[in-house]
Amino acid sequence: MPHTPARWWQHSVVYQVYPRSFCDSNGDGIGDIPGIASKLGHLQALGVDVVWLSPVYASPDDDNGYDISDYRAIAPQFGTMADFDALLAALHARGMRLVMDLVVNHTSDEHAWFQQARQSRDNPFHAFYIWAEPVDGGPPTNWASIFGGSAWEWNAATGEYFLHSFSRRQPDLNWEQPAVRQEVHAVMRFWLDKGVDGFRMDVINLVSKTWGPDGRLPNAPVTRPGFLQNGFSLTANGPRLLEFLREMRQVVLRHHDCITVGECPGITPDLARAITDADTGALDMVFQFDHMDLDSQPGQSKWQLKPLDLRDLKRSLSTWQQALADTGWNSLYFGNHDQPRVVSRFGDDGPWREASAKMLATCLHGLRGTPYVYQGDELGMTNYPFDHIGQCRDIETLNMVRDAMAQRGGDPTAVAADLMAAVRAKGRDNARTPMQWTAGPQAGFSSGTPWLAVHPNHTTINAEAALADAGSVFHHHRQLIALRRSEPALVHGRYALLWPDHATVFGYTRTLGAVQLLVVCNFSAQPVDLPLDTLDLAGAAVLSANWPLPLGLDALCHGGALHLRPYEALLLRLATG
Ligand code: TEU
Ligand code: CA
Repeated sequence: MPHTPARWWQHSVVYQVYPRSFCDSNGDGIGDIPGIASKLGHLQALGVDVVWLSPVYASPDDDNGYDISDYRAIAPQFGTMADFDALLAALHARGMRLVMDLVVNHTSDEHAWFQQARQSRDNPFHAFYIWAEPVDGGPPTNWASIFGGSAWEWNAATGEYFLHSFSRRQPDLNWEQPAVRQEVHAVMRFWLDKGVDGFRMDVINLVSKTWGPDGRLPNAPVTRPGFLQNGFSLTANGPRLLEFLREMRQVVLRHHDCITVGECPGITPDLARAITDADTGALDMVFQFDHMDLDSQPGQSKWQLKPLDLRDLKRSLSTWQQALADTGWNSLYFGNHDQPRVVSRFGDDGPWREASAKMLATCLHGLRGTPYVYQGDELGMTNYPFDHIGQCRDIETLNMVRDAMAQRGGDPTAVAADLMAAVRAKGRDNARTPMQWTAGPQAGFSSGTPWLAVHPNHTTINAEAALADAGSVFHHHRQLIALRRSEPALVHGRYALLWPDHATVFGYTRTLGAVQLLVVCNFSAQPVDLPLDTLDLAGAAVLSANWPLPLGLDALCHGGALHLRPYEALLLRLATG
């Protein structure tokens, strides 16, 4: 039982909008704020409580808005501040809340602070960024940028390198400087004073770096000799992280009724618990990444593919469910703008697309935490069939392919088949293709030419068709979202994993007092007979199902086993007493 009264975000569902790809109102091929405002009926029909907007701030778009040049301005291609204010008011009028993306580990290199900082070592803004002298005529450490190459870039005007954990156009801010933190607090206040309801904080666990005793950033431990090292070991989870976040809570957040979620690659359950501790922590929840790494070769980049072993997924999610059971709170997600489409990744985007998309939604929404729905996942949108690199726009993908081809030598435009296979499986553009509204031209996304191609399957997978079909992936999501309001056990119930070693079934219970929910998901196209052991399904109520049950649950139970059809998912309330 919860010790403290539930906070509103504990029984909310968040919907992520990627503005570039949601809805284009003026035919320039880029989604925009008036486009979002025109689609609030869709969000309300789905029943979500909160909308998280990926960045809409002024940006040169080196990383689609995650490189911000002015934290208090709206990018012209997305609209005006008046458009933003109107969107916020319209959301509030419909009883929904708005969460902004806060990208403050780094700025754009076009931000006025960096423009100043790079001019001279005496400039007052110089200390806003992280600088270091060359070592042996080269970069100061062996750190790799997440987007390829060294994490250090030369700045001729000052004769130093600056640190960029992401692209060279995204210099990292130096949070050791109190003035940097004060500026960030002021930006947060600016948006909270406008009435926004919280922040999704981009790579917020990277803001405290692990400095050496000499006051310099040290080399990362060498795990792959001869290669640059993934900087996360020394850029993430640094010694002052909790202090910086608590300061933010103390100075800004505690004065507002808001929701905060920190994006935290490489975070541990212990640190996440400390950060989300309602009494002594700082944020409401974090996005952890463990379950996003399970289909890559261990210790390798995300592009080194490995089939998912469901037992790994169960182990990983269960670890997090248990770690934050008594203190802290989980966020629940299978997809976002950085990940491939979940139905293509963990389900089947062929013959079992609808069943598996619904199964994955059941599996996620049944867990304890706040669920996040990424735009298009409520339609079961799929990965894009990229067959040449010219179809891609994402800097991470383009850099990876460029670097890999350079290493192999030969014609850099003739991208090797294995690289394209990795792009098809993992490229971020998979999630960024335009939202599929209708079967019509450009899926109803734009009257012009979209910045990234529309998926050809929009003729069958689109919102118009999904809303009209009571058995669609959309309506399955809608029912799951509604259940969160009517079933307290879904919000607060204690989690327990069942059948941990089963290779294709993910099953668990959620228990609150005398109420016990059972979630059973078949992650395979093969039917399966699941031994029920001591579980008794007699008299259970079916709260959610993705296959028809004309003869009721009993028809699925034979000889002490539950018969599950391909990708079948059930959410049951067991009879008590
Ligand atoms: O992502 C942080 C992050 O860790 C990702 O770079 C992730 O490792 C990668 O996308 C997996 O392919 C955030 C944003 O969500 C992402 O869109 C930005 O590119 C990045 O920060 C830099 O701001
Ligand atoms: Ca537009």
